Amino acid sequence: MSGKSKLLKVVLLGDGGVGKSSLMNRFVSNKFDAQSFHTIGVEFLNKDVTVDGESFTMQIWDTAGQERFKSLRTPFYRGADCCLLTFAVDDLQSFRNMSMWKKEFLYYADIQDGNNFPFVVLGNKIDVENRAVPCESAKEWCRQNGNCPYFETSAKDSTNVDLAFKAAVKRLKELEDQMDEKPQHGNTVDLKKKNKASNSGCCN
Ligand SMILES: Nc1nc2c(ncn2[C@@H]2O[C@H](COP(=O)(O)OP(=O)(O)O)[C@@H](O)[C@H]2O)c(=O)[nH]1
Ligand SMILES: [Mg+2]
Repeated sequence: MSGKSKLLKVVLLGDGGVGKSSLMNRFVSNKFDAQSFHTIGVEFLNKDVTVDGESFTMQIWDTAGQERFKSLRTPFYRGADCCLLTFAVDDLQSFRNMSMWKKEFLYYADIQDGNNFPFVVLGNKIDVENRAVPCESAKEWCRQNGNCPYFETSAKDSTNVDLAFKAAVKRLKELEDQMDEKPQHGNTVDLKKKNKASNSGCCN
């Protein structure tokens, strides 16, 4: 190995209040602060990880709260390597809005083939009792959206947080490997874009 880790831009998206900043805080600093609702207010935080023996620096972009006003700008999305789409399992509307966030992301990040971009879906706050989104509904959404991996997380008690963030890196590698294995046919294809259909990486 070269000893140099690859930098990956990871974007956290979803409605305000679903726990994006808390998830980032949990993943990067292993902390949870119930008082600091809204946001930490930083643009991004870096975290070094090793996935399948390879080193990566995950640069995790949080919204600093602007998602409440739908005023995220192109630089937030541009150059993203992975996207964590987040909802809260006790907030049905946040689940319904995932398709909107995905669409926004693909548009502003300028990605042609959304089904072959490494999205990972996080159903956060599984520690709460009044759950409003059944696990099966979330899995079904994932099946219909390129078989992206699904994780039920809690930033509060730290359930699956590490696993979900690292799954984004795994998903990226998986899709890249598939691209390498099966070169595109046809002559209208931009090889830089991820075009191939995929069936792997299904929900757990
Ligand atoms: N019970 C519970 N509350 C959470 C969890 N994650 C975040 N919260 C709370 O949900 C609220 C919104 O969290 P925040 O991280 O600011 O959400 P964001 O707007 O998506 O960045 C805060 O009061 C957090 O303490 C979780 O996993 N479980
Ligand atoms: Mg926030």
